[in-house]
Amino acid sequence: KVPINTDKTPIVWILGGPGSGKGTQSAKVVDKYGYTHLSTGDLLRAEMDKGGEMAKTLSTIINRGELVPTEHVLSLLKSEMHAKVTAGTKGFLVDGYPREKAQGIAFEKDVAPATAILYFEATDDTLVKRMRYRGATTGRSDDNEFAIQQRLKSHHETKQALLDEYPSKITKIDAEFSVDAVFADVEKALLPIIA
Ligand code: B4P
Repeated sequence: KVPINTDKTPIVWILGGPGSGKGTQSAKVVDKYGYTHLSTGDLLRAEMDKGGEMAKTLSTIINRGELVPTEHVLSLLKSEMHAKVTAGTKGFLVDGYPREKAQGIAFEKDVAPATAILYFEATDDTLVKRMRYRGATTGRSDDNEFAIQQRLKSHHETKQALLDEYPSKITKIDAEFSVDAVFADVEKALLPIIA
């Protein structure tokens, strides 16, 4: 088994409000730079697809727009990092984690410090429009009106403490623009690490 060489392998957290484009931009970084993508949202949806009692519990939490308990999310994340790491792993993009300060502290204690953090910012209006559109076009179950409002509420409650915890590592990215325009800023921010 290849160990996660955290001294040499960068770990980039991709954060921001619900629907701010974390998954969209992570996919582009992975395509272009070959980073290993870990999305806690995707991992949780994969768990939900497996069925059974755990899937039911997760669906209830996620479709209400609440946060899944940290122990569960972090344990999924760590297993996936170990499963995906290879001798040639260039770096990890951790998308959607941490959602709150305590999650960040737990990750840095259990895994390794984050190398850099990108934080996508957009107005609530933009976030709501994107989530509604995705809900209508893909049927994603947590893009329902009730969950959208809850996710925004939880985002606003946790945002500042997260930003305050990592002032020197965070680059804020204006996520109001087109996917390609936002990606240009993402590349600029990652240049010192990726180049
Ligand atoms: P996530 O899967 O992380 O969902 P998200 O925040 O809504 O999405 P994201 O920011 O990736 O948006 P996307 O690129 O798709 O989380 C879902 C749920 O899982 C959470 O609410 C929570 O319950 C649970 N969860 C996840 N992580 C957790 C954790 N760490 N702890 C506890 N619980 C956790 O973009 C959204 C839409 O906008 C797309 O349709 C896209 O096409 C569009 N879009 C993106 N960028 C655009 C742009 N620049 N212009 C126009 N449209 C754009």
